[in-house]
Amino acid sequence: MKKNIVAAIVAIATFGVFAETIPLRGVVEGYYGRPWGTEGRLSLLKFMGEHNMNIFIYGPKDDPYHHSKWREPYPEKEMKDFKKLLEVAKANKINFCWAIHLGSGFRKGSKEDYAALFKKLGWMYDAGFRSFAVFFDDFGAADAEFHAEVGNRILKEFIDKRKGCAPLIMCPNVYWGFGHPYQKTLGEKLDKRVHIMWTGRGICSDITADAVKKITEDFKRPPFIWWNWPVNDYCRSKILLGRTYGLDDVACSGFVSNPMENCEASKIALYGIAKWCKDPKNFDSKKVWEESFEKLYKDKKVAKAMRIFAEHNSDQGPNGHGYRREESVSAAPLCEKARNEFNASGKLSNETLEELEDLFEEILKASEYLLAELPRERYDLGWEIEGWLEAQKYQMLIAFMALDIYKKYNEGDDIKSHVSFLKEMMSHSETLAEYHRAKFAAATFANDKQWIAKPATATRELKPLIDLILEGTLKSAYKRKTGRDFSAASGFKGFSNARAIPSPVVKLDGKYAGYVRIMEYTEIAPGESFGIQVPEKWQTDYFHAKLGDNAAVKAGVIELSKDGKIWSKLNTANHGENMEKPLSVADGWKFARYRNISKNKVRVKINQFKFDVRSVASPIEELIDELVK
Ligand code: LTM
Repeated sequence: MKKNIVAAIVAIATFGVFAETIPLRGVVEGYYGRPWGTEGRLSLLKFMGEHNMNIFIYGPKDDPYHHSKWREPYPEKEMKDFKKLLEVAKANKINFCWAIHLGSGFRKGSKEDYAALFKKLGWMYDAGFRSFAVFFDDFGAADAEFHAEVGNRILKEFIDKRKGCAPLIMCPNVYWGFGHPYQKTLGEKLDKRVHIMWTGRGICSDITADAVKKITEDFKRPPFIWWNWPVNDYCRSKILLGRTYGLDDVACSGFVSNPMENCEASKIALYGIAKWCKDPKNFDSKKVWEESFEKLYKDKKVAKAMRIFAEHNSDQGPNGHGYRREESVSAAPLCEKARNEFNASGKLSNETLEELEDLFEEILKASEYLLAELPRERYDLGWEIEGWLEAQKYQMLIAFMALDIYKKYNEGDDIKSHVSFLKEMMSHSETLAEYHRAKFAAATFANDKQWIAKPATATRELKPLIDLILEGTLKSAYKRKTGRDFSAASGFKGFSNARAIPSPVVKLDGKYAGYVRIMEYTEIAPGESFGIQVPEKWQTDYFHAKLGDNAAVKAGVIELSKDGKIWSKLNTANHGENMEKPLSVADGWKFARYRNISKNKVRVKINQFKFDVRSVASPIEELIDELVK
């Protein structure tokens, strides 16, 4: 008896026997962007098997046969690949679930559409699938009665009638937050055997116990969590390699992570998620993240370099969801010290300078090592991340140049040749970023190409510090050269008085300055507006909005202003979701806004809201141009 008690205590201490493992745990390939492809999926399925994950939901937004062409059969090659994937999934004890997205084109009450749906599901069943999901996210109307009917009919007329099928999973149209009438109706009407997916309080957010409690009441069942992390389709210049945190220990029927289109790189996050799913109560986020590098990369030097690289590549940067992650944690105190010194006196102490040089050296060496050592064939980790490795390498070279220029300037030396060299280095880094874009563009579908962004690294702590030192020093040098203060262009801004778009983010991307795409429909009330402002030194020569559908176009107008006070209606050419018009640079338009002039709320989906802009670039580039003259 005593022996048993001792054994139980040892077991609890060792394995956490009381901890509850999440029943269904794994991955949803549910992002916008380059689908992983069979190679990527095979690699992930093996990884999932090794790490005790047991469900893979297939639903990449950019697979037309899952989404826009849901009625059509997959080509033979894809069906063959599915069979292979199903075998590997089975061997790894993973439920490989195929999702159909019915948000567009499935008509309420249409016999024909139901027949097409059952036909398509039948093909997938015949191919070997025994697990199915139906998605309504981001497309179509929030009609809970209709979606419950579709779910119930798939369950009763398809799943229940076939042998060996797993319970149906549904991603509803309102898949975040709680208390929405759609969620309550769906909770009531949809058969209790169907899992309902949910992304948290927000679309991209932490999973908190209070929010889960509320949605469980609405759905009348625990949610099946679709965690939108480490997905980077809304912040595609960034790669998210940080630790897994922000998850309360909650009751849910399943938990899947929506990862990045960079499948190998997503494994750092997935390693953490697998551990959390297994034992949420005893999960030690920092420890698991540290350990992930040794487990994922057999070569110790690669593991060490990846650990350094990952630390500076984890934050999404400003984004419409407002979802952010920590970055450069161990370097943050040094960055703060350097910022404080520089802001106070325009100077850095010798100690700070040395510490910064050591930090930059460590990061530079790590990225150079990885660039040299990681295989870079398609589907390798090196292929996926080389754009960020190059960007990180050049960021560090530029950081060294910034410190050199700072030192030379403060010694009273001429910095012109240094600045010329810096300019060349920046241009080389730009070329590499363009190469990355072209490489990813060549590897993806036409639809997706337009969203591919240039890689950005260490944007949370290091980039602002490097820019601060560089800009400050170049401004002082400009003053020394010209006797005048340099007036920099202030940033591009988004503004809004629409409740549903509290903080629109505007980015400059090449010749476009526009909104960071908001993938969900948002409601704009009568009289509400949202817009964009370009800084003084920039010129505008085209305006273009894509607002999801023509109901939004009909309900509103585009207005322009030079000062943000007096507005004039722009007679845009409207077609489908588009509102656009060339502008004359000479008119000097600096503001554009969409205003709902109808009497009703209107649903907009801001696929695009942008000016084409010209002229000078960032203050640093402007300063460089001035100083090399
Ligand atoms: O989250 C869901 C259910 N749908 C989409 C995803 O496809 C997308 O990857 C994420 C992150 O951008 N946001 C969504 O709304």
